[in-house]
Parts: sequence; C-alpha cells; structure tokens
Amino acid sequence: MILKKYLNTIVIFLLVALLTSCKENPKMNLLDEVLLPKPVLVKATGSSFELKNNTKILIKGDSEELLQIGKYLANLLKPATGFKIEVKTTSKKTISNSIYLVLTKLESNYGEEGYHLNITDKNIIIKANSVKGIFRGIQTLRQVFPSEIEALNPQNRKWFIASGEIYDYPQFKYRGAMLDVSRHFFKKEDVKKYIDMIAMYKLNVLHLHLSDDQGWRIEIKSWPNLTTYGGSTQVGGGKGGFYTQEDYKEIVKYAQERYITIIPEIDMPGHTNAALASYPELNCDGKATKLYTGMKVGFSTLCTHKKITYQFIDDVIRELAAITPGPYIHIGGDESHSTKIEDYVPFINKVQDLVIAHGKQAIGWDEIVSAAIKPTTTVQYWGRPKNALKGVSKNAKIILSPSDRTYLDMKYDSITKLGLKWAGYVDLDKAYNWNPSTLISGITKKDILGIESPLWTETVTNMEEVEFMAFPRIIGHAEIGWTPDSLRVWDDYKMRLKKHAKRLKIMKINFYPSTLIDWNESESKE
Ligand code: IFG
Repeated sequence: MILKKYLNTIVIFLLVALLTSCKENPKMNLLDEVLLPKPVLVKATGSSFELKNNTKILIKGDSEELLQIGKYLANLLKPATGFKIEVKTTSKKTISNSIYLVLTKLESNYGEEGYHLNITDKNIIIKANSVKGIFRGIQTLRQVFPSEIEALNPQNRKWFIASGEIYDYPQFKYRGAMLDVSRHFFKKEDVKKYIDMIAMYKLNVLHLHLSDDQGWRIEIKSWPNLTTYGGSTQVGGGKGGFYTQEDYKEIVKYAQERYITIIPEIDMPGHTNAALASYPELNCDGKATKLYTGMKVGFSTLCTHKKITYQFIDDVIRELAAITPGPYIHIGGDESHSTKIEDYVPFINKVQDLVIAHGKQAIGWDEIVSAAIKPTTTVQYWGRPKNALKGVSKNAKIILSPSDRTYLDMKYDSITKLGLKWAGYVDLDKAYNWNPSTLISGITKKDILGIESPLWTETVTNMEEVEFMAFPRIIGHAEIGWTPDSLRVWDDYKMRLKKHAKRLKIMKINFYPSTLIDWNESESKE
C-alpha cells in the first residue's frame, strides 16, 4: 500500500528530473554578438553555454604561465557574476561545465596571437600556439558575454553565451598605442588603466613618450636632475611628475602580463628642453635653458658637437635598456628644426649605434631616414610619404601613424574643445576608413610592421580626457591592425560600435559620442 502511495511521487520526481536534465540551453546566435576587432571567421551553432558558480577553468598541461592566465580570466568574470571560479590544471578527458585553455599546434598563419575559440552547450575551449594567443582569445570570449559581464558589482542574472566557433589571428604583428606622458604627466595607475583598455582590443604595444621640451619623466640614476628638475613641471605649469625606475618596472610588468610590449621613447636631438634645463653642460653655450611649459615645438636641440652629449645618451640608453625587456628603444628624431641637417645625420647615426650596442633595436619618427638607418631600425611614419618610401628603400620596416588618421589628439570636429587641428579634423569615419597596405603608393603590406595611435597631450590633462580622445577611434585602429581589410566595412563597423557603446558605458569609459552614429539603444539589441 505504502509503495503504491509513493509511486506517484517517485514517477513525478523522475519526470521532472528527466525534463530538467535534457532541458535545452536557450537558442542563441553567435553572429549577433559584437566583436571588436572583427574576427577572421565566426561560425554560429545556435545553442548556448551557461557559466555557473561551479564552472571550472581547466588548463591542459602544466604551464604555470597558462595557469596565471586562467586566474586572470577568473578574475575578469568574478565581479559581475560573483562566481569564485576554480582554476586548475588537468590531464583528464574533457568534462562539461568547464572552460579549457589549451596550448596546441595551430596552423602557422595563426602565429603567436591567433586562437580557436569553440563554445558548445557543454564547455568552452580556447586553443592557441602560445599563451599570448590564449590571452587574445580571452578578450574575444569576454565580448561574447553580455555587456553586463564588465560590471564591477554582482548582476543578478544568468550567464548564457552563444555557442559556435571563432577562428582568428591578426594581420599585423605591431598594433600599438602611444601615450605622451611628457606634455602632461600621467601617474602609473593611469598608465595601467590605459593598458587594461587597449588590451581589450588586442593591441600589443604601448609606446611611452617619456621625454620632451616640457618634462623628463623617467628616472636616470646617473643624471638625477633630469627628473628632480626636468620632471618638475608640464604644459601649463603644473607640478609634472616622473616614474622612478621601480614605477617603470611596475608598468612594464603590468603590460607584460597582458602581452603588451612597452616601448620607451627618449626624443632627440630636438624636443629636449627638459634635459637642457636640467644640465647646462648639454647646451652648446654651457648655459641651462629655462623650464618650458608652453606648446611650441622645434626650438630645442642637444649639442651634437659635444662629447658629453653622447656620454649622456649612452647612460640614458644603458639604464633604460636594462629595465626594458622589449626589443625596441624609440629615439624620436622628429621636428629637430634647431639642428642643422649636417649635424642631425651623424647624431642619429651615433644614437642608432648606441641603441644597438645596448642590445636593442631603434625606432624613430620618419625624419630619421635622412641618416644611415640600418635595416634593423624601424621608421615611424607620421606625415611625409617620401620619408616612408626612403625608409623602405633602406630596407627598414614602417610603423604607420598617419597624423590625419591615427593622431588621437586631433579634434573630432570644429567644436571639440580638446586637441589640436593641424592635421585636420578626424571623426570616427576618417579614423576607420583607410587601409595600411594601400595608404602610401609604393608601400605594401610586406614593408609594414603595423600601426600605432599616438595621443599627444599638450591639451589632454587627465584620464577622462584621454578616454574622450582615444575612444572610440582607437577601437577602429585596433580593428585595422587586426582584421583583414576585406572584412572591414564602415556601415558594419558603425553598427557594431553602436551596440558596443553599452559595454563602454558599463566600463565607465568616457568615449566621444560621435554625431556620425545614432547611439540610442532602441534599435540595438544586445
Ligand atoms: N608633432 C610632434 C609631437 C606633437 C604633435 C601634436 C610628432 C612626431 C605634433 N611630433 O608628431 O611632439 O607636438 O599633434
């Protein structure tokens, strides 16, 4: 009798259990997700994966580096979900409800930064040739989650993401941002924040413009006045500041953990007033100049005839090279209007040799092509096509930073308060609608190392203003550096950017709401 009585309950329980266990995850379309930069290939499979509190991040193999990246991913997902996701290595067979990070041999065109991202209703697998590729794949996985994943406080919701496969790799090896920390100084916490922002869009270089007329920003122990005096002000007369070598090493490490290479720039022989004000002996007349807090360029030059000038440069490059794991040191070379060309050329030749002597490769703004640049030296094109062509004729690789496309200090339009306009107004379309491989006739993809977006800070004084000038233009540049030209279409990019705005707002990135896009969310579902 009792069995009969409970039989119904047991049957109902089993039915419910059966139904819930084979309840389908919601149908979702991976092609609806906004991915920036646009991946090479996205295949939707129409189902979804649910991230849960007991989802695990599993590392195949015993790579400590990969374990760190697993923890990085867990930390990314924690604030918005509240999930304390376990990260561990495994050698067991694949199980469900897991995110796998797997180093494996992908086709060679994937290179170091390419990845496969495979999402099923059971688990997520990111595969790559290197940990760097896994890290780039994690940035894409981040964007497959709803924008709310970027919130810093727990969101009371389920976390389903669309299933499918993403095959992706960059078209250029060098995809950079430059931050001018000389005209206005930005403390290391701000630089780290900028690193986090550019890492989201798969940039892999941050070029720090560390010295100029208005400020010297990196401690050089053998020439201490450079920072104690030369770093004591900035454009407009504020108190300036500088990075101790410990600060700089912290920035380098933070960037390295995000697979971003720091490239330090010591601009010379021009743009050197901060050094000339700090040491009289660096001036041809032996008299120190006054600190400069204006916005003019081209009025300063190191004394290229003096021996001590090269001792100074050797000391600076030696100390900088010792704390810079990346392969490059940028020597500037731009706007040396106060250096005779017959002095400029031998100066650049000597400085190039000093960089090489300290085990690094030189990069210089495109004026350096008038010197005997070596094939290992890279030319950063910012405005004179003939210089870029001359660089290629000397077998140098080119970094493209066309000022009328990539200079993030250019005003968006005539009513933009911040920024300059000497290269013209640069709204989102002008920043996006160009292809590196056809920008300069005579310069093809094989000559191009990559592209870089400089943000000069004569008029930019804090991170909110940095964000306003950099975003969203730098997102377009990130796509230009990563995505094949054939996949880039302005109208498609516009739609993705419009939908992406919700994510930028959740991240509190102070982006410029260009009038070229109808930002209201009514049409854009996300
Ligand atoms: N040109 C100068 C920068 C800066 C910039 C502002 C280069 C290479 C104008 N040099 O661009 O120092 O002043 O837009």
